[in-house]
Amino acid sequence: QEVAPGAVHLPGWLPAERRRELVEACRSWARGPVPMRHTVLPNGGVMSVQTVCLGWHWQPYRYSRTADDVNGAPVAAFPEWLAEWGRAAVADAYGDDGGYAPDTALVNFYGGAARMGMHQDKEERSSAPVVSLSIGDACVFRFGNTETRGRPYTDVELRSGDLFVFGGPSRFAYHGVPKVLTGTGDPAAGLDSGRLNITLRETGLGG
Ligand code: MD3
Ligand code: FE
Repeated sequence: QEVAPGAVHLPGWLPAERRRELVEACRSWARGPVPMRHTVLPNGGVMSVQTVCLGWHWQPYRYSRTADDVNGAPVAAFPEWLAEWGRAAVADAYGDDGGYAPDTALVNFYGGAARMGMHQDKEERSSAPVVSLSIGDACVFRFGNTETRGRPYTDVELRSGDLFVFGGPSRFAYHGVPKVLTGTGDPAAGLDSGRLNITLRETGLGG
């Protein structure tokens, strides 16, 4: 389950009832105050993944409190219950929650054709771990190295209910999602098709 130093995969960590709750919460966040949308990159490219944020709004490549690149609305609050899930996740992965205090979540929805290219997450001013929860269709998750977007990397299948915690030396590794495995969904979680990924982070921005 430790894929690389600080990168811990706990398959099936999230019970079915919690998956259902999280899918319902994501449906609500997707409606507003900032609607879930395909992020437009500064070069004009449009991400195939759809995203909605809590606590802080991620726009390429900074965090803000309002969704300046969508409808200008203040983002939904980051709920305390989700911070508690995050602490439980870090404690189960590392044996101690380390005082984990996430203040933002990025909710990503992948239709069958969506992908995410290899990238690093560097907008946070914190080296606290990233907690990732997957629900719905499985995917191929590509976990690389801290130097280049290319090899060496390891491909791992992420399935509904899986937890992945990325901390320590893995926090700034390149990673991406080259493929969604359609037809592997989780109707019991209320998601018949597509994949949801929720990542919890500490922005280190305060206020
Ligand atoms: C490793 N999301 O939102 S989750 C992202 O499945 C992102 O939606 C992917 O990459 C997804 O930025 C991958 C796993 C993940 C998330 C953040 C990481 C792995 C990470 C940050 C550092 C290292
Ligand atoms: Fe990422």
